[in-house]
Amino acid sequence: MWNLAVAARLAAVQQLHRRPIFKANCVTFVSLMEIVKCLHLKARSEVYPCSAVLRFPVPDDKVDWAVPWTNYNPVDYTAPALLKQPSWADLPYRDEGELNKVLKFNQLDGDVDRRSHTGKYNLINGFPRNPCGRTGLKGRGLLGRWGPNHAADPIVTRWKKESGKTVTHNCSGKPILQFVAICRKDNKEWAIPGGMVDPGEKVSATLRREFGEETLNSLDLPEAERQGVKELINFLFEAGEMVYQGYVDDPRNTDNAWMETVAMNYHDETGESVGKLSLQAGDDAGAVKWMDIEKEQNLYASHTHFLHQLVKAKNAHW
Ligand code: RP5
Repeated sequence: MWNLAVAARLAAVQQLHRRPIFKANCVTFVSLMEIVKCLHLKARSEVYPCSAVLRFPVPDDKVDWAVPWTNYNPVDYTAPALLKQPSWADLPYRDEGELNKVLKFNQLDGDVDRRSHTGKYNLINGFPRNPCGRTGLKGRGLLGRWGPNHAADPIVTRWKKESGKTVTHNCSGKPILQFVAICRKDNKEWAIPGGMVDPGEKVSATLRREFGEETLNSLDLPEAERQGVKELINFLFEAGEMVYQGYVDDPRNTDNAWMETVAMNYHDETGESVGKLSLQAGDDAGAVKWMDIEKEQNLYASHTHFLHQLVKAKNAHW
């Protein structure tokens, strides 16, 4: 019964958006339960990150924009840093008329990609509307772009080994997968070392750059060494598999600005190449380590969800 109810709700939501909210990925499929769970929780967390701003509370049954809610009164918040017009953010606009005239939503806008992996998003009074529903906060919050803010997440993995032998888990009997995790400086949460796609940058370049900057500290290396690290990453990242692409349940999301990502897996089957890298935290990362993948981890945003997709495809312990 429960599954039928979930399926009905999902079908309604998908019909609304005319295509799945989350694209099924190349490695495996996304189950109903996972999709429903991904109807953002962290994007509704009470206190907005790096602020004392409280979101207007949105109960589960009111997340969907299709559910009428006349009393919905989201807090309007754009972080003060964005009003100083940093180069990585859209300029502040006086009203929706101006916003709509200047920015080209649902298309490539110069170097800035304003298309969504989830399909065409709606504009309400000129403002892009979060395709996953209400968040209790309008404006851009901490995010630079109105609408989708594109990121890329490199998931670098190896099998856990002890004395040269692959370790299997006591309960599941399955081999344990490890990934390169960073501890984010901004909120001290463990995460995949992802980052924002720069305007005009290819996702493949973002994946390499972010991995180099956050886990190999490439920004602080002398030029000669930096070149070496770059070549190594280029070699390691030649073959990758897509794990996920779509909306991210990020705590910074708002009704008008949200995170999307492409998560790619680079797996070292023997542990002889990437598995031997000497990790060093840099840039936005306060720490870096090889972390066992297991379901108890509560990683940043929906990173646990991406790892679950990968673990299923590799038949690893969860
Ligand atoms: C998440 O935020 C993405 O999955 C990616 O890991 C990250 C990008 O934001 P920054 O790390 O650049 O803040 O939503």
